[in-house]
Amino acid sequence: MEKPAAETPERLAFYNRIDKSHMTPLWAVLSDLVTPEPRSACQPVGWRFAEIREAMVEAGGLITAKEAERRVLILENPGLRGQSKVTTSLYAGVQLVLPGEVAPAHRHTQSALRFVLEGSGAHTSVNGEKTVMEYGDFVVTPQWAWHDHGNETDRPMFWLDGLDIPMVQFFDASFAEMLDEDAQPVTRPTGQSAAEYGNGLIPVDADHASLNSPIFNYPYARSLEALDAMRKGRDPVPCHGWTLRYTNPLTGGDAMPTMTTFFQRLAPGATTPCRATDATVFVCTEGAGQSRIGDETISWGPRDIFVAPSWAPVVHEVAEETVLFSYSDRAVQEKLGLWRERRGNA
Ligand code: GTQ
Repeated sequence: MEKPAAETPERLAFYNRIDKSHMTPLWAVLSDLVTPEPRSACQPVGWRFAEIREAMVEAGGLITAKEAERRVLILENPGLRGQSKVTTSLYAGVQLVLPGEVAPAHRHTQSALRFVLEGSGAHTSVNGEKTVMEYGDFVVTPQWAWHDHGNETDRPMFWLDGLDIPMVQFFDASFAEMLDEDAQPVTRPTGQSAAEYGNGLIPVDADHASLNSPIFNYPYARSLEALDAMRKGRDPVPCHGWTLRYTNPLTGGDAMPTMTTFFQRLAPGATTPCRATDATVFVCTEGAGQSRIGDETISWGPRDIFVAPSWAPVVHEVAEETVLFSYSDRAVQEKLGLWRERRGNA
């Protein structure tokens, strides 16, 4: 893990010879493989919703949701262009469903989350249950679950899609199929999952090994109520204010197996620096501020999206009460014993 070994003519000749047999010396690359700290191509970056929205409206005039299957503009990290990645392990896109449109039913081995950015009343159906979406709602689409989106309102609906596409790609484990109808049959009343699993009660025969939360819509209003009560009853944690993690009531773990999702409040002022190995995608829902992430400073307000790479020190600075949603691959890193965090300036 020192510097790469010097390249002598004898060594180079040897490397060239074994190269033909698909072999290569570890000592030439070891310091790039096993690094003392994370070294990421992912860069700190932010997108203003206003700019995304303008482009999405233009996309709305160019292609229908049905033809596109999903009318989405991918948010690509500038350090990872051409790879459909917002961080090394995660995907982000913004999806638009116009009034009267349907994004047809399909399923895939990638897990997806939705976070509603604008609009009210469009729906997603997941595994036979429809949920109506409002600003700030967090919706889970588990892997291999049928899902279709529709908008029966008279306003466009925009949401952030967070998927584990790069992870599934890494494992070469992508499967997908379309349903032979646009909308899947609805077999359960709207709200049944939330009623059965979202009130501190669960059906007695529930499957406690379920990797995905049966609560597939976490409404903004309820999450905000929880966060506000927490704020009244506790001092903020210096590096992250008040932060809640969305949870699967069957396991007490994350709502999804590959992505951890957070809901966070910041009081006016600055957080203390913190870095963690999980690169994180943030969305502001209320308030405004700026984040120092590594060497960059990114300003943001409601609906804006920004990214903190792995191990980059993060300081959030806000002038007013602020609410952030975020997601990262912490769920996976924790299962693998990889997740680390360092609080403070070290
Ligand atoms: O809504 O099912 O942004 O399958 C990318 C892939 C959304 C979706 C995306 C997808 C979806």
